[in-house]
Amino acid sequence: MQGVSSFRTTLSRTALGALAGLVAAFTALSVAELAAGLVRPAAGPVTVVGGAVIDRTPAAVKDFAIRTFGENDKVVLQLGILAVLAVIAIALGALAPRHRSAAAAGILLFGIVGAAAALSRPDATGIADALPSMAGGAAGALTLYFLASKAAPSSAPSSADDLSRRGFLVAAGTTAVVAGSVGGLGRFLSGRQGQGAVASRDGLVLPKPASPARAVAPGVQLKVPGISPFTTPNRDFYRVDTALNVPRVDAATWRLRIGGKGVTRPRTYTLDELLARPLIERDITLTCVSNEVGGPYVGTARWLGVPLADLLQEAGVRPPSQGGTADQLVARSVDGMTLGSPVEDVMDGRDAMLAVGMNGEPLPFDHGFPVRMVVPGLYGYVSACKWITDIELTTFDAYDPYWVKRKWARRAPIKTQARIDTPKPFAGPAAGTVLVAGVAWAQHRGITRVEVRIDDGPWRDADLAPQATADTWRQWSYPWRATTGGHTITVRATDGTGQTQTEQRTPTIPDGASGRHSVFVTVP
Ligand SMILES: Nc1nc2c(c(=O)[nH]1)N[C@H]1C(S)=C(S)[C@@H](COP(=O)(O)O)O[C@H]1N2
Ligand SMILES: [Mo]
Repeated sequence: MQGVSSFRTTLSRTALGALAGLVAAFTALSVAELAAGLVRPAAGPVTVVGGAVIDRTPAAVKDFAIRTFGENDKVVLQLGILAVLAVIAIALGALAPRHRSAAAAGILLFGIVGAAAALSRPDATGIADALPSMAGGAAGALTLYFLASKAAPSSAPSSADDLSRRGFLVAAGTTAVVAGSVGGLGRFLSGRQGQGAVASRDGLVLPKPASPARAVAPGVQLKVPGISPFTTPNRDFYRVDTALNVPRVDAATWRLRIGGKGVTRPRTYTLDELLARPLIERDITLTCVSNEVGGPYVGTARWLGVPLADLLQEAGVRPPSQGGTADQLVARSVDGMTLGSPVEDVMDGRDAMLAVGMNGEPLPFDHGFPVRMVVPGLYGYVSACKWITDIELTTFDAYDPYWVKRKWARRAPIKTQARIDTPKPFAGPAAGTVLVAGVAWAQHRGITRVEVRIDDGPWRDADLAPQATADTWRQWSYPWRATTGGHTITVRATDGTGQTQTEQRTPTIPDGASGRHSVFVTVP
């Protein structure tokens, strides 16, 4: 009898300990949240640990995450971190009634891990970044030590046990409530810091372009149900970046610095100074190197911005073909991301720009407010720096930017691709004429031909919509006389240089996927 009851007591103490662990972890995160709200929202422990995980994720795993979770990859990562934290907290908590100091030290250790992660981030600004995790770890350790003392074995008779259990639950509940308000206050403070940025965006009136985009000609947008719109609305535009917290930059305090190799006149610009310059407006299709054949990470917007080549010329920069010493332009964002573009490309006359507007409004925060780079013809990771704050002229030999350090190619012009938007894979269109349609892109070279093949039949020319510009995607359609049965529809495009896209399948790593898109449908 004695043995069974003491076993039960141990069991319930372990459960109480586990609960204490969870409350301690919650307290740690809440206190960290408050500290981050006071010091730096981007230094919150889940954000920095998540960021550090992203920094260390092998290219293949990152690609898998984007493929599997799409734009929810960051939510999945953060939930994963919280789940791991909860499991560890429960384990340490279960240990706590018997090994109080060791368990508390364990929680403290997690604060140290968080602090190390914070300091390892490319945007770490100093020791203050470590503060939220350290404060959280300390608060969590104290909480566990205190609560464990309430759940610790006592020599008192078992009637007193119920009393002490009640005492524990009251203490744990009170702690959780206090922690909740502390965390809420932290959230509130973090949110307030972004309000200046929101107000600066709301108050921004975009100037009229000195060089407006051509009106989108009639016919550029085919009237085929299921085809992508020629202009991608901002809310539907794909988003790919490493930012767990989207930077909210206040336009009033934002600066852009241009300096480095071959820059004879280094300069810092305010947003107003950029907006006072003659602006260009262009339709340009952006593509991510992580886009699979047939994938969704491509979109077209009407960008408004400052021609980048003008700014570089004023700074004294010459392209390598004119004797310039720098062949790589490294753009750096406020969150420490770096992207490197060939100087030759951004100065060869194409519409490389520092964009301030996207489809008629200031850049959305997700897409780089207040200023981002856009370079027609180059994948996003080697050109499209969002939240840009620094441009450094250097060489490809001297410096590898973020993704190049992680095995992606130094140079990455966009590969010619065609995508079938309709019918969808495994659709069951009725026999008769089925309109097969989609988009094809080869930015800065243009699309001159799209062909469709049914099963192993001959390649047939698709009907091309007029080309808006060589920097945009081009729509195509093909009236297919569908017969009963299963069919594979395949598409291929030819670019403005006469090159037809290769049939050779390559993965997205290191410089973009190649191969043809095909969909299988069953005609009933
Ligand atoms: N600061 C910053 N800029 C960035 C990135 C990033 O992670 N951080 N990702 C790049 C990548 S990989 C792509 S494809 C484009 C995507 O731009 P979008 O999110 O506006 O579509 O932004 C580029 N610019
Ligand atoms: Mo990308």
